[in-house]
Amino acid sequence: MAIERTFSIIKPDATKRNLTGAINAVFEKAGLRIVAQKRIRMTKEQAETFYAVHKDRPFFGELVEFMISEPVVVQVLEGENAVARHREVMGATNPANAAEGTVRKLYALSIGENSVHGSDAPETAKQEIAQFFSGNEIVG
Ligand code: DAT
Ligand code: MG
Repeated sequence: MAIERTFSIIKPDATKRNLTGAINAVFEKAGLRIVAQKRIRMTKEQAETFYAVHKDRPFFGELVEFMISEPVVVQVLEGENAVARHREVMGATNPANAAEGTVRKLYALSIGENSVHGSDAPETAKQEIAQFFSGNEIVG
């Protein structure tokens, strides 16, 4: 399996509780390398664009407001099978269904305030990385 990159966000509920390092430790233990990282305050427009695929869902407004409520940490993670590996250590969207030891089982507060985002496919990862990082900000 080739080395792959994925896009990750440490969400407002987690940055607010000072969990950036704890979550990064889970990623690094899983063999994912942080090859780009920055703490930003997402604009409403950025959040709406990022989650456009969910724009018709009833939780869309709430999701956008949550993502701009506190700073987030956007990241590029690199490793073998990184997209799937990252999803595995993030755990299920709803923390009630997340496996032991996953970030969402350990830290998520609810299905909405679920601490982390991870790309769902290599193609999505490319688009999401390009929304937040220029090539020279990624140092593999
Ligand atoms: P994931 O973040 O696991 O890829 P998703 O893409 O289905 O999950 O949804 C994106 C985010 O939207 C998710 O992390 C939290 C929010 N969300 C999803 N389903 C929700 C629901 N039923 N109620 C509230 N928020 C929800
Ligand atoms: Mg998703």
